[in-house]
Amino acid sequence: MAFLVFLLCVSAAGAKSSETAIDAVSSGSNETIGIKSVTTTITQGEVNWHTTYVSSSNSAMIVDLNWGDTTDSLQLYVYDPSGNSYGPYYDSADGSNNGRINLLLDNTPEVGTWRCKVYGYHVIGTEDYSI
Ligand SMILES: [Ca+2]
Ligand SMILES: [Ca+2]
Repeated sequence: MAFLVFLLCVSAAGAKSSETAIDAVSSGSNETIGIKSVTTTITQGEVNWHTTYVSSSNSAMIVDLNWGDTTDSLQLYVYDPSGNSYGPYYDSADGSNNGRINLLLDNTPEVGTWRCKVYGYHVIGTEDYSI
């Protein structure tokens, strides 16, 4: 399957901001789509699902999971419309331990509904995040 995963190096260390997630999406071409930007919370062992629709005009997709707290660990899986899974990804997947997993899924993503699964791998109390 011609599907590549590129890792974005994130220079801002530990910056927790939903604006950052939005900027990361909008800074690409108009044809780049991201998992819809939402802010929500997660606890230890909890699973949250997020979906987005990729059309034939989308040339790339960004997944930017940002919780900003390096003492907590979230796990990320990405599923394409055919059900193929990618991951698990951890904080270090983008080359920086900063409470954020910022991935660019490139090379013309498959058309259809993509899903992201966020898992509270090691969370003390309640952790908020954006994706
Ligand atoms: Ca990271
Ligand atoms: Ca926390």
